[in-house]
Amino acid sequence: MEAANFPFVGARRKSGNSTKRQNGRDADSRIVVMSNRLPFTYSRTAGGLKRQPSPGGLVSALEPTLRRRGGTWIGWPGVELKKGERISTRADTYRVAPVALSETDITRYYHGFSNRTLWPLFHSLPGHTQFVRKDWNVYADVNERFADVALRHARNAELVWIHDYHLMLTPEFMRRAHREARLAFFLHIPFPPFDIFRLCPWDKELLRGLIACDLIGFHIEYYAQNFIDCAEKILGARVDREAMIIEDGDRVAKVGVFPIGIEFDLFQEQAMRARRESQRERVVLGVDRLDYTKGIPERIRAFERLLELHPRHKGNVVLLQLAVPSRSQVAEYRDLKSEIDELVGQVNGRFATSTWSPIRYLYRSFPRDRLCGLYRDADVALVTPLRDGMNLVAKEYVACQVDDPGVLILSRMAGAAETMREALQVNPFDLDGTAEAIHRALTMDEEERASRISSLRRRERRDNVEAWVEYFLTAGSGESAHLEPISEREIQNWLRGYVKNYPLCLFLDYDGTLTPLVSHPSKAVLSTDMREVLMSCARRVDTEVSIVSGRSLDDVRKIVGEPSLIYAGNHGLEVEGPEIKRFRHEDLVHYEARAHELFEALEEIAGEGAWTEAKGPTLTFHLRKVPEARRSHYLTIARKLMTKHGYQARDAHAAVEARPPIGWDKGRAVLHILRELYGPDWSERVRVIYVGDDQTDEDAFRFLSGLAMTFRVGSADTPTAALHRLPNVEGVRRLLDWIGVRPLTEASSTHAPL
Ligand code: GDG
Repeated sequence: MEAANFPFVGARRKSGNSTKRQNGRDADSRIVVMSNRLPFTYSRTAGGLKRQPSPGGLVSALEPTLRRRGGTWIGWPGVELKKGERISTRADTYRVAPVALSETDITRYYHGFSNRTLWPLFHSLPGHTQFVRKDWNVYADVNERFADVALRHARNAELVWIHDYHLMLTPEFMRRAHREARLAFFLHIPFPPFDIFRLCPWDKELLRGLIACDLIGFHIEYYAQNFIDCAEKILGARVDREAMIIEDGDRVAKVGVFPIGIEFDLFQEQAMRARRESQRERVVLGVDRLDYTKGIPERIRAFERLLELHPRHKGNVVLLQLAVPSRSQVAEYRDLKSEIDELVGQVNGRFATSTWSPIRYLYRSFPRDRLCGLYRDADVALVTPLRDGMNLVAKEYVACQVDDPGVLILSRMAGAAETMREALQVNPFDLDGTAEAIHRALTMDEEERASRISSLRRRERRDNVEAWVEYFLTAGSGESAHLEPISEREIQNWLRGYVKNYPLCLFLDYDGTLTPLVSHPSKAVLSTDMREVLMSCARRVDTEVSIVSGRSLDDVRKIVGEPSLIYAGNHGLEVEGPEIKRFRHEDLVHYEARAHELFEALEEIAGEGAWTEAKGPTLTFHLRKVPEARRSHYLTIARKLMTKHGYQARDAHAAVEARPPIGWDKGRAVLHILRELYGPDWSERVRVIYVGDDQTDEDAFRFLSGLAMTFRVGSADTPTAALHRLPNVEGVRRLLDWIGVRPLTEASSTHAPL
């Protein structure tokens, strides 16, 4: 948490508020904040565009920080700008880069996917959640545009700090365009457990979006562990729960816990200065955005229950509920408003007298100084969300207790409950329990109130928002984390139970799996270590090893050079091995002449390092040596030529493959080998492991789903049907090493190949 660890913090402090050049660079390039909204929102009025501060916890937390430190804030300005209309790109001491969004974008990306899908799902309220593909598509598109603006305005940023659930795909779009970017993300809402998160049809995409970051922050440990859990179970990523690291190929994403704080001193000062209003009754205060996660109806019912259980409070206590209008375009929020209006009417109708009404409900926003006065004067704060990322209201209330100490009642479903232990914690669904807590708060003696509040205040003063920002930025700018190489224990956890008492049939891709990808296929030679572990597997009586490659059969057999293995070449169109009949797909005869013609045609267009590999009935057009900017040009022409000659074009690593469209792939080849070796009931007689790194291996992963243990080698940014991921070729070597030396299968004689 030391400011000195983060060069930017120190530099800003010394140079005051200036945003001019520091150390020869524009200070604005140093930190970039991205969030759905800019810290202020424009609206269109008769007099032109009107600017107001944006509501919500995120702005309360971050705006002061950027104001103090300078930088760039990227977000939506709140209004669709007309042609030629401009908004200021300066705000106070920092720069602003607006992202233009159309009405459709707002409907589908913001009200739709963000607020009708992610918001309820992440608050573990699947009953409120809608999954709409069109919303998802626009969400992805808008996220990409945010990334484009960031890349245009802040390519050299020291750190891009992306906020909240609206922008979960933006990191991946940025990473694709800028490998070296330093990206951090903070989620202000909960991250749900695996069983809830996996309800989302786009679960993998969202996880991949975030894993592109160097640092992913959550309010509390529980959310962080949920995220790690999902990355492992849904993406098959390797994780280290203790070190909180997720592996993504050769890079890693660090996960961290950063409980957000508030501007403690500011709230305290405003509370001291706020005007006093005469108040006859004792006040139980609720302050929320009008949102179904905040538990307002439940709170009103709990207060009603208090009056039933403890009638002595009638006439003496009021529930003052402030509800800031929010997301009123979403039907559910309008329904919630009607529900609350009705409930307030019912309770007031039931208990009110000519001089007293139990509930005072104000549906509007209050200026900050008034709010601080209300916090200060409330005897009890009733903060009872059904689920809440953190909840700043609880913290603000505590900061404003500058006079007679009040009591904080806090839902155990709020992230804030993790640290605010001295609050009276309640289950918001338990109306009787909450009513009793209100009673206890109203009757608590001063000594207890004072000691609870002073501990709470001490912590919130120390862990204020400035400390949060520094803590996060320090972590974000720290050394890149690294994950220990894959360990024997991890491999054992995956495989021990699976292979126990069964013989094993092992399928391995070659390029990118057993050897690293190199500039030319002829250079992809097996290392001595890899050959050793491969052969220690192949020599076992309970293990069969097959190499399944896109190379021609002759080529792969020659480059591996081990006659005891089974080989499948040309993506499985040709198979050969010691215990297996030589197989060559019968339709291949039709492709020999065509392959020759296609070869000639591809050779004619090849230039700038592109070249064609002839593999008998199939071909590969290689682009590894072609400058990246020119690859798509060659890809397009090559694909067209392949289709013209009656082939299917399939993308591979920096290459495109011409495959005969005969419904045969690596998956079918694996089935062929398994049936040849073990008979039609192979799945009862043998365990299967398949390891591959390529798009063409996905055919085998899909075919084997539920039937085998599958591993995809490489980074998490490519979708896969494999169960697990291995970071690189070294990970494969370790896996084979374990398989080679595992205890011999006792039952191997009974389950041996036919
Ligand atoms: C998200 C997460 C997380 C409310 N009424 C008025 C007013 N407010 C201000 C409060 C507070 C903010 O709005 C609400 O913050 P919360 O934390 O309670 O909730 P969300 O807006 O849902 O925020 C949340 C937060 O992000 C930060 O990470 O804690 O869990 O859901 O600051 O003071 N402000 C003024 N007038 C009002 O009438 N001026």
